[in-house]
Amino acid sequence: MLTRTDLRGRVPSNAELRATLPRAEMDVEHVLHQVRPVIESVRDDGVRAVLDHTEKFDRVRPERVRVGADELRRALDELDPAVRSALEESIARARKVHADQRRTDTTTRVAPGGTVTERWVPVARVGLYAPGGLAVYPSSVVMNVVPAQAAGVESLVVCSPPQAEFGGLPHPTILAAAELLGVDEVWAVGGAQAVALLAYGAEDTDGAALEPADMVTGPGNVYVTAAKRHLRSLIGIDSEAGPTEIAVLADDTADPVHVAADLISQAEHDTLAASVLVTTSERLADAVDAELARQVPLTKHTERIRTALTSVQSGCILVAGIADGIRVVDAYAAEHLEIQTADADAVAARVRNAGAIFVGPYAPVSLGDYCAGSNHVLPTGGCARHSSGLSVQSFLRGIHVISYTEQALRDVAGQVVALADAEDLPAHGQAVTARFPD
Ligand code: HSO
Ligand code: ZN
Repeated sequence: MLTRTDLRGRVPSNAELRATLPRAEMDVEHVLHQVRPVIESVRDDGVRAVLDHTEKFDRVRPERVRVGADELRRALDELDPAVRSALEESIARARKVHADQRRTDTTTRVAPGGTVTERWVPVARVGLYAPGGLAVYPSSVVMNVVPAQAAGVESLVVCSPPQAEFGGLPHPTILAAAELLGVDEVWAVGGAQAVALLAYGAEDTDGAALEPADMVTGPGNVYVTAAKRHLRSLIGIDSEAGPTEIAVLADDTADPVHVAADLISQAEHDTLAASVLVTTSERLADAVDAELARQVPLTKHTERIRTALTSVQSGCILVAGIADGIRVVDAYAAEHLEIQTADADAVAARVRNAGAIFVGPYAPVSLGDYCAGSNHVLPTGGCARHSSGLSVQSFLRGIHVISYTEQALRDVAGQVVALADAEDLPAHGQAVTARFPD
């Protein structure tokens, strides 16, 4: 089922490898011309424009944008108890991990009387986007809210599109997840208009303030992504989420039943999802193929999965040895990488590029999607070469606080003047020497 590429003959260069490992791409630019007028109308006409767009795109017109406290409570009361307790477990584990990511301020004494303190200050207000429609992911609400709360973000608002079938409210599981997480502000708005509303703020239909946010995170469709890209200087954004990816680095010790199940699990998201097997063992590659042929027809979303697995972005790559395999997975820089080899810990330690690494036979990606404690908002499209997943750090700014005594400034005045003169900016030097007329 997986298209095979045989790299056992030679080790290609990194550039060649990147070309050998094609990826699905989301064309954000081509929807910008549709998104721009939506953003401008929300900026100029506020909630009236928001509701007009909502009516057009979501086919429902809520009375208010802000969801009432009683509606949040009711959603949680009516949530399936098994889902509630699973969400509670997911939240508890994620909170443990993210609490350990908190930063403490550090003060460096640079010279006698001269210090630089790095103060970690959370973003004041964050908007979290939760998609509606096909992809209703309360787990993503958890993965966005938990690090923001752990960072100390004081004001959080969750936005999710209103659904006609739920009386103009966002999906009840999204509301229940927000309530469980202690987020009391939820807006029933989706698409580009949600991002614009978060960026500009407005007045709700009852006159209540919908305050603008400083930062917007969370996955969304191409319109949401385009709106985030367009508004990115006004608001901070997380990295753009492309279709999900799983790479499995496996040798002949891997269990083909597990490998196939894991490749299928991420293909289930999207026909554009990528499932890539990198293996030293042709026997395993054959066995995984046989397993895919057996398991795919048994899945609920068979066609979606089959399309993802047989499209260009998925495939199987045969390598001569683990070292080559590591080169391949490093060049690919998968969002999720599983290591299913002998001595998996040691192999994992040699990997440089991945959004998250799942080590050994008992750490499938879907554990990380829900209940490992790790974050599932991870860099896609090769961005794992330079970026990391969502974390407490994403919601913090390190502000340098500079404190020098008179003597400490005097001690370094000559150097400031010399550098200022070298850059032909003598007024910079003057700002120092003006303090020492003697
Ligand atoms: N695998 C997705 C996250 C997710 N999975 C949400 C299930 N629900 C991207 O990391
Ligand atoms: Zn997933």
